[in-house]
Amino acid sequence: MLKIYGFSRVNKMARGNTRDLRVLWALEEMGLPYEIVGMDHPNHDLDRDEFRAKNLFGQLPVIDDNGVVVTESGAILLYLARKSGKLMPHDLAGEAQVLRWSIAALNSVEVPVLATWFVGITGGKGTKPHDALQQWSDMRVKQLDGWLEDRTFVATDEFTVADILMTHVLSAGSTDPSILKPYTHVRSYLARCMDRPAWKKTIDAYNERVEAA
Ligand SMILES: N[C@@H](CCC(=O)N[C@@H](CS)C(=O)NCC(=O)O)C(=O)O
Repeated sequence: MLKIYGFSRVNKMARGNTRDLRVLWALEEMGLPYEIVGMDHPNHDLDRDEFRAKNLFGQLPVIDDNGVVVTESGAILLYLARKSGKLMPHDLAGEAQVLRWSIAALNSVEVPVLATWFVGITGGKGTKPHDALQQWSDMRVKQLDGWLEDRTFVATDEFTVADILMTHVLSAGSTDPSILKPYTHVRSYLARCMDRPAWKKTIDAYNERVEAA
């Protein structure tokens, strides 16, 4: 059985936003059977040697699919798409668009929004570096808004793993919602993706299971 290592207890600011949700959402969409290995962050479960042997960075999510260990949420989603044959087109050109937009989500978009959030919560608000990071994030979201003007999903006509990554990057706690406010196409795209039954089931089960520390 495929195991996903996900949080069982995490600090209250991170709860509801953690990247194991990307994998849990994908598994629900794909209908693959899995079992969750609950990890207690404040109890240092991620620092234990047994876990570090799976992920040297000591981070979640991780999957162990009968000995195939994969870390990094993007890599895990692409692996699961390949395994299930779902949330990924079967032609090379379509697959290229999903790879393109998965990497865009995790690199071109997540890097500036995460950096802006991190500098902001560590005392940088009102400083020049924080203003510059905000401008960088705003530029990326504005560009994405233009792309989404006449599209339902980000990579292809169908919902794919790239949409899970883009949606989670832009809706999780590390993106300041004020960055999204002017961008109606991005906001309706996020609402569309988060209205999916698989996401609702995933977040409800997470909220039920994961304790706040
Ligand atoms: N690039 C990694 C980042 C993973 C990551 O940042 N995980 C966080 C939770 S969302 C974590 O495990 N933090 C615990 C820690 O670093 O101690 C991915 O996308 O999977």
